[in-house]
Amino acid sequence: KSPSYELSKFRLKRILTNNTVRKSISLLGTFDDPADDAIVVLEKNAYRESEVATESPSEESESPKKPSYFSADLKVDTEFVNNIYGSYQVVPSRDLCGVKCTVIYPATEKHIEKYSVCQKYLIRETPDLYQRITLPYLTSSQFSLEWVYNILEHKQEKERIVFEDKDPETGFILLPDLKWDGRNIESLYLLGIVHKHDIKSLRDLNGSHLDLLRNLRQSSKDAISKSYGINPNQLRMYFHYQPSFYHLHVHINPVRNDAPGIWCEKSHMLDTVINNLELMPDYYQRATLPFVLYEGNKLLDLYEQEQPIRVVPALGDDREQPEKESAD
Ligand code: M7G
Repeated sequence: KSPSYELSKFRLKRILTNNTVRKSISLLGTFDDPADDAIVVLEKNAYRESEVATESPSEESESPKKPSYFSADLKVDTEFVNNIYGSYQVVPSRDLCGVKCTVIYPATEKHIEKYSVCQKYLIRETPDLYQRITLPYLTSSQFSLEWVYNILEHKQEKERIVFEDKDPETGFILLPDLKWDGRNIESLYLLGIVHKHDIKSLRDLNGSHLDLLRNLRQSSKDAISKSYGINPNQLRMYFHYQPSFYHLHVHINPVRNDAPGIWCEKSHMLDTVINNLELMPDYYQRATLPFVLYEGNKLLDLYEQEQPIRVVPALGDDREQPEKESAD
């Protein structure tokens, strides 16, 4: 059951991140109960191409007006005009001022860590390190998968499902990602969540999952082409390693758009994954996979016990040191 809160009752404790490029800000605060932390993410919406369309004078009085930047209710403050250059601050009509707001409530320490700016380090995870360090850690401490099961069992977000293949072995659900504002096809962001329950991440994939992965690739492309009219060759599909949620899911968005949270150090293209498994069915049980460790994450401390991560030995430290003269 979802806890209730009113957005207007949010009380700010601290700003976790402020991304001026993405025009998004992540905030830590509380609602009614000061004991429960809440994370609120505000993000300015991307422009819809239809909102900058202008009408020709002949169309003006017909059909109801669609929201547009260049309508009569645009408020314009001139900052300066210099020769052929002009700079303005404009406030568009109400319909266009929407802000996407995401709430995580109550938020755990792990959520706060995920949304905070911090130092990040890359680790090369061998199969042995995975078995000894990563796996025991993630089985004891990970985000709840409740929201994933709610989707798979049609308890939440049912009306948002774009496509479903119910086969327990090769089936999946395709639906909009939490990160997508749902308005702009240009910034489309869908998730394909597999029905099969025992695949935690890329690491668990082997040759026996090829049918599932091929179905995920083909059926998603078909469904997206049908529902959104996007050319299947314009979609990127990838897994994250490490993911935040250990139930296999694929991220899907258009190649021409830089999706939020798209990081090369975290992404493994579905095409490459399929090909690796075709060439070597146990590829992901044998591969060394790089992944990012965050400051504040206990896994970083566990890896630090194994090898220096935060402090790298100074250059030349491993060379022979000249013998120091005795002080006395
Ligand atoms: P990930 O690779 O496990 O982690 O992806 P990341 O968040 O570090 O990328 C999980 C994906 O699921 C992300 O893209 C989230 O935006 C998305 N997501 C998370 N939650 C809690 C929900 C949810 O409740 N509904 C939907 N539709 N998507 C979610």
